[in-house]
Amino acid sequence: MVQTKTVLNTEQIRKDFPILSRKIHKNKQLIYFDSAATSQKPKQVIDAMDFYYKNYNANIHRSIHQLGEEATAKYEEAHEKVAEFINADSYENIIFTKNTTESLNLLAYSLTANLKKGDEIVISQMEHHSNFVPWQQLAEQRRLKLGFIKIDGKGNLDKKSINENITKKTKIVSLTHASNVLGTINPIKEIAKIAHENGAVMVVDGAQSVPHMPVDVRQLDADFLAFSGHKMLGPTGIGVLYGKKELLEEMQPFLYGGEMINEVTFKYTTFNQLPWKFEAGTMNIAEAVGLSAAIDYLKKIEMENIRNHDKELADYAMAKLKEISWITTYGPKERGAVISFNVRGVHAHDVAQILDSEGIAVRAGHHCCMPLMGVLKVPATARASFYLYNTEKEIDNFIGALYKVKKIFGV
Ligand code: 7TS
Repeated sequence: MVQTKTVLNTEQIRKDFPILSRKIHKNKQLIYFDSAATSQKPKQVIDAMDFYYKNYNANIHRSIHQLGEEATAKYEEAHEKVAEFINADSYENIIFTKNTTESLNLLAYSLTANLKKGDEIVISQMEHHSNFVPWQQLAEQRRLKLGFIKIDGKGNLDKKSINENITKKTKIVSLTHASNVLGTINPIKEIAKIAHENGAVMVVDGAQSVPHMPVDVRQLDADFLAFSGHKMLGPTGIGVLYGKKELLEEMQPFLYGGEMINEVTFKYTTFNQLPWKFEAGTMNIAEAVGLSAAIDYLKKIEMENIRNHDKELADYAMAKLKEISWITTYGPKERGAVISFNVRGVHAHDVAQILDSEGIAVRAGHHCCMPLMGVLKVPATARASFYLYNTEKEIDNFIGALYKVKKIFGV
C-alpha cells in the first residue's frame, strides 16, 4: 500500500486553507479536529464562489443572456462532476439538495408514499438523527414497521441482526456508510445484496464516507446515496441525492413549484425531466460552483490518498489513546477518520472546553446519535475527527492537552 507520508503533502495542502493559520485565544495555533461536523474550505473553493458572484451571477435555466448561460453551464457542470466523482451513469442521477438531511427527507417522503401498513423499513442503531427521525416519523404516519440492526461489542453491525432484520417484508434498508461516532465503515455492498435479494431498496447515508474515501455507487450497487458538500471541502447549503434512474422516475417530486415542471395548466401539471423534477425553485447556484471546485481539489489529491492519510492519522491517534488507562475509546479498529472517546469521570463537554483553551477544536455531545449513546451507555462522548490537512504533530499536541485535562480534573 502507498504510504501517505510520501504521497500526501500536508504542508503544501495546509497553505490552501486560510483558516488553518488562525490563532485561537490570542496565541494558540488552531488545531481543527472537527471535520466530521464540517470541513474547512480551500481558497480554490472560496475563490470559485467569489468569482461567480463577481463575474457571472444570474439565475439559471431561464435567462436568455450571456450571464444566465454561463451560470447555467457551470451549474450543470457541477451535476456532471458529482456524477463522475461517485461513478454514476449520468447527471440525471444527481439531484442537488440543501444537505444530507434534506436528501434523506426527500426519500423518506417519496419512497414511502406507496408503502402500505405493515411494510418494513430497516435502519441501524448507529444512525445519525437525519437517517433516523425522518424514517421514524414517516413510519408512524404511514403505519410502517421500523427495524433496527444492532451493533456488536466492537461497534460493527451485527451480522446475525442484519439477517434477522432484512426479510421479504422489508421495502427499504437505509444505513450509514461510515459512522460519525464510532468510525465504523459498514459493508454496504454485502448488505445491498441482501436487501436486493429480499426485494428492498438500499439507501446509503454517505455523509461521512464520500468526503473521505473513494465511493463508487455502481460497485456498491446502492439505489440511493445522500451526502453533503460542506463536509467535503465545499460550501454549506448544497447536498446531493444520487438515485438510480428508474427509481427516481417512479417517484413523486418532494417539492413543487418553479423549474420542476414541464407544463402547468388550470387542470393539471406535468413534471420536468431528471434531475430537475426534484430541483424546485431557484437553487444554490454559487454553492454548486463551490462544490465543483471542491471536487476538482479532491480529485487532484485523489480519494485513495485521502483515505490512506485519514487511516494513518486514526491509527496513530488510536495507538496513543489506547496507551492511556484513563481514556475509553469507542468503535472498531478498522475505521474512518473519527475517534470518539471519554476521559474517566469527566464530562465530554468539559474535555472539549479544556481542549478549546489549547486551540484544539473537537466536538462533544451525542453527535446527533442519541439512540446510539443509549446503546453505548454514555450520555456523551468527545470526538476528534481528521481530514487531509491534519498531521501527526497535531495529534501529539492533542494528546499533550489531554494530560492537561487529567491534571485539572485530578483524574
Ligand atoms: N449523516 C451522518 C452520518 C452525519 O455524520 C451527518 C452530520 C449527517 C447525516 C447530516 O448531515 P447534514 O449536512 O445534513 O447536517 N454529522 C455531523 C456531526 O457528526 N457533527 O455535526 C454534524
